[in-house]
Amino acid sequence: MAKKIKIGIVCYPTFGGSGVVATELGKALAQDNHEIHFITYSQPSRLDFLNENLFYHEVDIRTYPLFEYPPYELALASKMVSVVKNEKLDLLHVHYAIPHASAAYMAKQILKTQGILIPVVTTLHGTDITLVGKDASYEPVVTFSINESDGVTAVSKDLRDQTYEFFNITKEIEVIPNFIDLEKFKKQKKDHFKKAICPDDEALIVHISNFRKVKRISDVIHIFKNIRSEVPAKLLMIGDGPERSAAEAQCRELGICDDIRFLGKLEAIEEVLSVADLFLMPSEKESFGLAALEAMACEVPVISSNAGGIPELNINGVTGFLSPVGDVEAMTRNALHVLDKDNLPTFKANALKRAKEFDISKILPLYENYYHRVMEKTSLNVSL
Ligand code: GMT
Repeated sequence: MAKKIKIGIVCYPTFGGSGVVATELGKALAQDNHEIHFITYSQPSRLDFLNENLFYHEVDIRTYPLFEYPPYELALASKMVSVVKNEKLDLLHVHYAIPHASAAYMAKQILKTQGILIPVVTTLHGTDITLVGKDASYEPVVTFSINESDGVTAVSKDLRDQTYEFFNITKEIEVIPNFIDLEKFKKQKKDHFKKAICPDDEALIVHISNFRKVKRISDVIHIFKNIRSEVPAKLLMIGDGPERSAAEAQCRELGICDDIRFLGKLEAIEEVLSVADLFLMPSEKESFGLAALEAMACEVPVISSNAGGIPELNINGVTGFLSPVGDVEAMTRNALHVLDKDNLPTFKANALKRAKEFDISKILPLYENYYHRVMEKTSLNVSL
């Protein structure tokens, strides 16, 4: 079968949501016979298998005694130029604006001088807009490189609206939400694991994040402490990041360490989610909430804040509950309501039903159609 589109995907290859979305998108596109070239500074964590349509090009970030900060953006732009030329790519899709959109702009301009026109699609993921990008130290470059992209997508309506609100954007932004592979993320039978963590059939609460300030880790611990004083419960904290040691200290101060386990960065989170009863996401900012979607796909209801794009995923009173950021008391009340044996099965079923709306099979065609539209528009502009 003829290859469809040859796409270069640029992302952070780490455990963050944008890297996960980019990698899973690339994998799904490759399965649909597109040729996918990942251009990243190390092997993306979920790109750990062989597929004839998947390629990996490592960005070689050379340092030199003069550089206090090695110029990642330049190394990336140079790599993009060489991959686009040598692999004859049709399109570049960069995830997370900083600095991927501006590096792509530079690559595009260099290629233009060599007679090669490459359309660039930028996907905005969240903190590249709502936190880092808004900062005066990056804002002009972010605005410019979004406007210079040939296509721009955002992972929620809220993120699109915030982008229009905070930046002077002249481009139309397409909303394409996060997605889930329901073949991978599904409730599995892991009774032995549940028994080991919750020997007395305690409720199992889970939080997964990169433990940054925006995740309000301290709220997670407080909500859990309140739940635990009403019903027997255990908490699993998955992931790692700057707030982890403060959270561990908080658990010690509150004297609840015996009921909380910090598991660090786990690969097979679907196994843990398979035995969970409730997922906590009290974030201050959250453009979509991919971790909540992963939980819902494993039939886990979500107690969350109403920040950013979370209300576009978690339906209040149906798949869980939404409360204002920081309202730990309301989140506790709602968590106890969901955990009630009479309510839990309905919330679990609703969570799965909602997650199915974000199945990769529904979202992949949105990206494919968008690529075609952008490529058509670019070639039209050239012939005019
Ligand atoms: O959650 C993070 O801070 C990681 C961040 C990223 O870009 O790696 O995640 C963002 O992108 C995800 C995928 O699109 C979204 O599901 C997350 O909601 C978003 N995080 C924030 O907006 C804080």
